[in-house]
Amino acid sequence: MESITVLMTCPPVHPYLVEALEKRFTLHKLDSVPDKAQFLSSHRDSIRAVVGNAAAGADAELIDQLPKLEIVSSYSVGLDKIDLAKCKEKGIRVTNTPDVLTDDVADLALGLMLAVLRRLCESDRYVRSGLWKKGDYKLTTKLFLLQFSGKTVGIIGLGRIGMAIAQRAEAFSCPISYFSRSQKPGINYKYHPSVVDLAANCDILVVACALTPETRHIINREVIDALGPKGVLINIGRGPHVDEAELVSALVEGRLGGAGLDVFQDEPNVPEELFKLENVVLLPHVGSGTVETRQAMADLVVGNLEAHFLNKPLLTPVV
Ligand code: 8YV
Repeated sequence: MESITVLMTCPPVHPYLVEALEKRFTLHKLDSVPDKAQFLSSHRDSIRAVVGNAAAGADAELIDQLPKLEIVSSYSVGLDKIDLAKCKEKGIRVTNTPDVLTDDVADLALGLMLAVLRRLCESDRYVRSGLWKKGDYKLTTKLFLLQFSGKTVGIIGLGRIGMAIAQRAEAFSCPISYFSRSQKPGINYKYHPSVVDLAANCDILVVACALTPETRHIINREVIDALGPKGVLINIGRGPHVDEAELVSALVEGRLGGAGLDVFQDEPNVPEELFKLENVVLLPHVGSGTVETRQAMADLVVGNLEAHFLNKPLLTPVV
């Protein structure tokens, strides 16, 4: 398969994935190419596969420049950086990495809930700074640490990841409610047909749905106000799910109780107004970022490409 040319459009996030691709294919990394337009025009007739991720995939413009493109294998479960309609229209296959990352992303959502309510990051900074040793008991005596067990958790999107979050939160005796396009049959969690309604009736609101034109800014001013000064927002989905300017002003003005964010509108740029807020926990998009899961994701990316070029059924087909 060395004669098959693969273009990686995302930054080379995982050395294991890069090595596995280089072993089997002729790999080009768009990220390290100085003149991308020039590179694409000189390689347009050889590139047969694209590997992308949550940061960069294959948009209509790129697809139109690659007439020999047969498959886009994404190192992510989210498909919002791939023009799926265009792929369908052109007969280009698309695969992603579902299931293998569900546990990690759900674990991280619970971690963010605990970190925000119990102020784990602030407490860690307090110990490291030597304040505890200096006899400054501000943090250990100030009563702002909130209990997590028993809080009502509202989940937007009850797919694989949403369900895994619900199951974990249930173990903390949290009542679960959810919003999705329609009520799920056979599920006992309380269904809210509107996000505002869900936000008004939960303590912790979690974004766990796919990013689509319909779910862009699903967290807007009205939802934030419904969640209110005691509510906490957790986002392990995508930055554009949230109207970030509204979120920042609500947090700065104390109209929202707190937030745990793994994703942002314009990664890696994070609004600096959030840096000074101790009721906010900020992570660099690491929901699936464990050794085990990233390896399983890479195996799926490579396995899908191999299957395609050997004319075998794809492992995780989307298109
Ligand atoms: C990744 C993700 O962080 O699967 C997704 O949709 O957002 C993540 O798992 C990313 O694609 C890895 O680079």
